[in-house]
This record gives sequence, C-alpha cells and structure tokens, in this order.
Amino acid sequence: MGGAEGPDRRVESVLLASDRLVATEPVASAAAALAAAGVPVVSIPPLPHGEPSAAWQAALQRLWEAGISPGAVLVVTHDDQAGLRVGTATMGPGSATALALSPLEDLDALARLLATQIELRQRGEPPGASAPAGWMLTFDGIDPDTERARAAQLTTAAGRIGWNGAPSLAESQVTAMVLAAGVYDGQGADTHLLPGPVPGVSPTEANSETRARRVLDLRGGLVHETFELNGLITRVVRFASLARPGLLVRRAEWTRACPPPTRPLAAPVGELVSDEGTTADSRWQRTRSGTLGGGIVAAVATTRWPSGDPASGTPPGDRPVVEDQFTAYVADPSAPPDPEHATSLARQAELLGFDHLLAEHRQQWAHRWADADVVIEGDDELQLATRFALFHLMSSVSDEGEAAVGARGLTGTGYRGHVFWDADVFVLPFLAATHPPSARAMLEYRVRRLPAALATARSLGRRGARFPWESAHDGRDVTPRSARDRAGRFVAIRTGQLEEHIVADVAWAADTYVAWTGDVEFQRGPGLELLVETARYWASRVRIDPDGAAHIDGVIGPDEYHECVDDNAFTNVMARWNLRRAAELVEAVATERDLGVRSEEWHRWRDLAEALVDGYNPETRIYEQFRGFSQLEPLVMAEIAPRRPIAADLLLGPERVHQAQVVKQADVLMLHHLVPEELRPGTLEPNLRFYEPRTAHGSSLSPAIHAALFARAGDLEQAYEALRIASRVDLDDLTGTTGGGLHLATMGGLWQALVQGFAGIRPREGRLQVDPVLPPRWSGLEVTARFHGSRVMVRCTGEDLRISAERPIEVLVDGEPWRAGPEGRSFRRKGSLWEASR
Ligand code: IFM
Repeated sequence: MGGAEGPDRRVESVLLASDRLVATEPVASAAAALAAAGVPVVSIPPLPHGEPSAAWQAALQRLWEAGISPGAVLVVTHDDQAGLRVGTATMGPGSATALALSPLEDLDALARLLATQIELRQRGEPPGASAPAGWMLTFDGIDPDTERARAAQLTTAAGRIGWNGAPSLAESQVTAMVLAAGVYDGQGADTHLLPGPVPGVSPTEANSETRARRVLDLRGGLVHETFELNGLITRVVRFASLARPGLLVRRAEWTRACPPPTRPLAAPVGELVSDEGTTADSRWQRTRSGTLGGGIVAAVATTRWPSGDPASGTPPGDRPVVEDQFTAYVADPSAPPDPEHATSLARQAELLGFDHLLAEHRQQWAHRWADADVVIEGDDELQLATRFALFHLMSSVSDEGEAAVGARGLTGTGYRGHVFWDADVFVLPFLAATHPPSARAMLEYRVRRLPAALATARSLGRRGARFPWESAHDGRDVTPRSARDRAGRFVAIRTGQLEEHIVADVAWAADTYVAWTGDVEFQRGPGLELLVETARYWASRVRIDPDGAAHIDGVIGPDEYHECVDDNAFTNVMARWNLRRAAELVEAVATERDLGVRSEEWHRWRDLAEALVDGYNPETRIYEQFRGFSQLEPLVMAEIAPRRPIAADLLLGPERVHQAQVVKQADVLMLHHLVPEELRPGTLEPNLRFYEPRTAHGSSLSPAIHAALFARAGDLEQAYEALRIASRVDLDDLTGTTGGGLHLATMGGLWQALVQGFAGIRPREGRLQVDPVLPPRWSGLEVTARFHGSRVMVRCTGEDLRISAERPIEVLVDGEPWRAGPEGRSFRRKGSLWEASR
C-alpha cells in the first residue's frame, strides 16, 4: 500500500554525483527549475567506482540535518564505465549507500525525470514515508479495540496545539480532537482542557473491509495514512507545524472523485461552538470556556485541485483529487481569541503552500533531534520505542511563554489535562538537557502561579508557597475529592490535601534546569524565589519535638497506597534538600540581592534540615518509607504477582494494601534517583533489594525509575527488564489507559533511565558526570544533549567512552575532572574504571 515507487516517485532532494551533469543541458535547466520549486539539488564529484565517497556522506549528512532522509533523495550517478544511473539512497547518515541504481538512457531522460518532480509537486503528490528504520512506526489495519490508544500514539503536536491521530475518515471509532495547552474550562476539580474545533474530513467511505496503514514518521514529525476500499485509495499526510506552532496541515489525495468535506471545521464532541464565521479566504470556528473566559479559535483555508465540479467533487478525467487544508489555531487561556488573527495565519499558510510548510517543519524537527537523539545500537525495538517517547516529549511542550504540561500532554484528556509532578520531575529534565526554552516555559508556568501558591499556604496558616498537587488554570488545587476506582467503587481522593512533596518537586525542577543550562539569570531571579518560598513553606510546616527532632506529619508520599502517614522519607528528605539548597543559594547571593530573607531565617532552614528525621536505620541501611511501615504486613508483591505493572489495590483490596508493605511506585527509591547526595553512601543497593520486590508498579511512573536505579546498582538484567516495560507502556497499552493519552512521565522516565541510569550522565557542580554501564545486548549507546549551552555527545560501548562537545565543557569521569571539546576525549575501560586514552 502507499504511493508510487521507483525513480519517478516524489523525492525531496536530488543528488547529482557527476561534475558534468549540472553544467550540461537540458539537465542544467531542469535542475534550476527544480531548485526554484524548493527541491534542493546537490552536486558532488563522481563516486569513485560507484562507491560512496566522503563528499557523498557529507552531502547526505547536510540533507539529513535539513530534515531530508536518504530515502527521499534521488541519486544520479554518471561515470564512463557504468554510464548514467538513478536510484535512491537508503540507511541513515554514516552508512548511506545508493541501492538498486538503474540505468537511464540519456540526459534527456534525466531532464524528464527532474521535470516529473516539478509536475508531481504541481499536482499535489503527497510525500511518501521515507524515514529510515528506527524512525518509523507502522500500524496496519483498524481495530476498534485499540483505536483510542492508536489515536493517542499518532498525535502530532507542537507545544501549543495537539491534534490526535483519529483516522482521517468521516466515520471512525474515535473522533478527532484538538487540544490547546493550558486552555481550560470548568471549575475546581471539574477543570478540564477545552477541546477546540477540529479540521473536517471528506466523507470517504470506510467499513470493516477498509485496508488501512498508518505510519508515524518520528524524524519528520509526520503522520502518513493510506486507506483502501473498493478501489478508492485515500492517501493523507498530516502534521502539526513545528515551525509555526498552532498550524495544522493536512494533504489528502483520493484516486477518484470524492466530495469535499461537509464542514471544513467540525465542532469537538460534546462541545458547543460558541461562534463561527467566514471571510473571503477561510472559515473560522471558536470554542469558548464557559467559566474561565478563554477560548480556541480555528480558521481553515482549503485548496482543492483539480477543481472539476465543486458540488460533486468530480475531477476532470481520471486524475486524483488533492486537497490541502491549513488550519490555524489561536488559543488564549483567559480571553476569547480573535478570529481575524487565526484567519490571517491560515491565509498566510495557504499562500506559502504545502511544500514550503513541509520543508520548514522537517527542518525544525531535524534541529530538535540534533540535540536530543539517543541511539541504542543492537536493540531495534527499544530504539524505536525510545524515539517514540522522545518525539512525544518534544511535541508536547511549547518553548515560549508558559507551558502547562498535563499528565497526558496534548495526546488525550486523561486527568483532565491537570499538571502534576509528572511535569516537574519526569518531563522537565529531558527538556532542560535538550531544549532549555521548553523547560524554562514549564518553570514559567510555576513562577506565574507563585502568588496562588503563597495564598494557599497563607490560607492553611503556613508561610511560603504551597503548590497544588493537581494544577490547571489559576494555580489553585483542582484535585478531585473522590472518584470511582477501576472496579467501579467510589473512593475518596486525598492527594490534593496530602501529597505535599509537590512543593519540593517544583523547587527541584528549578534547580535541575539550572544544573543543565547554567542559566544564572533565572537562578538568581525567579528560580531563587521558587527555592525561597518553598523552603519557607517547609519551615512553617515541620513540627518540632521537645527533643528537637523535626517531623512532617500527615502526608501522602509517591506511594499513594498509604495515606496520611507521618514522616514519609521521600517528603522529609525532599523538604530537607529544599531547605538546604535554598539556604545555600541565599547565602551565595545575599550580598547582591535583598530578598527579604534575614540571615536568621536561612540559618534556621539549615538547622531544621538537620533536625528533620529521615527514617534511616543504620543496622539495615534501609530508610523506613514512613513511620510504622516496618510494622505492616510483610507482603512481598514479587512473590504473589508477576513483575509487571499491577494495580495492587484492585488485586488485594485497598484495605489490605493500606495495612501491608505494598508500595505503589518508587518512593524511598525516588530519593536515590533525584537527590542521591542527600542519602548515606552505599544505601542504594539495600533499599533497592528491599523495596523493589514490594513494589506493584501500580503507577506507570515506576518502572523507568527502577530501571535507572538497577543500572546504577550494576544489576543490568533487572535494569533492562524494567526499561523494556517502561518503553512499552504506551506502545502496548500496558495499563489499559493509553486511550486517555500517552503517559508523558513514563516517557520522561525512559529518557532518565537511559541517560542518567545507563549512560550515567548527570550534571554535578558545574561539570557533567559520565559513568556508563551497558547491558551486554547493546553494542553501543550514544546520547546527545545540551550542557551549559554546548551540544554534547557521549558515545560508549562496553569498552570505550568518547565525550565531545561543541564548545569545551568540564566533565567528570571516575571522579576526575577533564575538559572535553570538539576534538573529543576518549577513555578505555580498565577493570571497573575508565582510563584516558592518549
Ligand atoms: O502523578 C501521578 C502519580 O504519581 C500517580 N498517579 C497518577 C499521577 C498522574 O500521572
């Protein structure tokens, strides 16, 4: 299934490997016309003996960086022995070779081939899926049972607007959905993301006989769809422009007559369109929040050709019908957006045209991948799953203004789009390390809600800032007070009142952002305010015993199976870290800035931090998860259930789980992952051995963190198994909840497991610590990230380690400092250590 194959199919670039061809007519004119149509034509010297050369590799690499895959490059070679030949390249850069080169008669034939490329564009040929293996996910067929999950998996988004992957068919099991980050409706716990108008589709017939293939091109940020029924083939390419966030583009081609969409924009399911209208060039629709005043306006401009009879859609002759839809969105969380703004953006997109928009979109994706890719050699399945996760993480977060990142991003309405610690602790580190403006926008979301957090603390009789467990529009807590569990029982939800570690999580996120980026301006400005006000909260929250010991009573830790516990180790140690870190920063800037923090105040933070109990038992070297945990029923999950995510409260009943040592997700262990320097050295191993078998992984956040920790502990088998589970959570819908959207925290956790866990990369006091461990099945692991403004590449095998950086940075290997720059620094494994190579 799919588009035309062979040298006369649409390509995105032409590579002429011959000195003579470019200067020879009629090829020269054809090439010039093609270049003018926006198709890069690259000329390189002839290939020696028809073999790839350095110039060839460099040319393909440049195209790759512009977002053009070797599979989308038409290669023309010419030499005296083999004559003129054409074909396409395959494989990724570095290993690209031209395959299946076929002979071409003469230069006229070549000129015709190039002219065909212009014709293909003029008649709107949709580009075929061309990314190499490792970059494309293919789904065949339509299965009603998995369609909701599929729609989430096929979401295309660009931070501000997300468009789910419901099939471009008028009749489908799932409906199309467009969400705008941070635009909510409703009040209190009912606050939910406001759906926007959706681009309408032509009423293509479909039934159970329909053959379908959908391809997600992770490299180019494209969804390709092909549907076939009764000889009618519908081919669609769609994307959420990364170059113009808020613009959705869809090209559809039907092999024969097809009526135009009944409505170019459709109302979202269950929502009323508040108003709509038409301008000379486009139509617009708007949905509005009934409670918060915000709204989403969409304007669509459509080009259809050949036009034929517009009423029936009948094209002249047998030519396929092609339609381009440019749907521009403007969203505003608190005021109705202006339709004129959207209509002018749609019109502008229409004028630029599909090919231009596609090229700039692919280029943006190539830039993003250049700073963020993780290459796992020798594990194709994990490689693809990893890129799937990174793709959605990058898509889900805007890099301007503020970014409200709900637990499911823009891929679904799960948790009503509320923002949890998932954003600060799981998603943000990836962005801080690969695209700092997005991480900064996430922090801006918290900074702008600092006044609300201060007010909440005051209303509770505390000082400082109390951030909400579930956050949405205005920074007040929107956690529901009750819900039905998966068995249909009505249960009270107490996380909104008690899951207070969110306060320290926000501070930790600010600090993590600074550690990766070195953004001192943020650190000394809004970052410091976050640290100070969160520290103030903890200082007012602790209870001091007559013996001087400090406690935090009545909380819920990450293990939400146990409610209203005292001295949860995670909460206490995070609060301790928060108090210490704030004191350290205030001390450092005290002479420059008057923060209204007197020295007695930050000295007290230090004293409180010292006094906070952490449940550590020096005999067992285990941190007790909360006071009394060790007296609970010693139930070991690993002995009663297989090692995969289990809702233990459903399996055993909530009462039994409350009374037993059953842990929902990493709790104490989360400390070893986030703030290892706060814990006694040598405690990872005993705590991992104790807690992991007792963990149900009832939250999808859990497996990736365990993968990271098992890797640090050197247990590569268990690390790999946990990593594999984390990588499949949404691809295989392991928890049955992917239909509500993808689990962004799991995806962020996957990156953390690979980068922090396996590659052992972590910022540390202005340096980048690198300490890789690889499971035997991988032949190599390569991580690209940004550290203090420099692109860094770490490549390791079991034996070798190489670190290079665009601009020199300081790295720490086995505790020793080194400088690594563009020329790279290499190490060889010697026993358990890395020895610098000469
Ligand atoms: O934030 C998580 C929490 O840790 C476990 N329950 C689901 C929430 C949203 O993903």
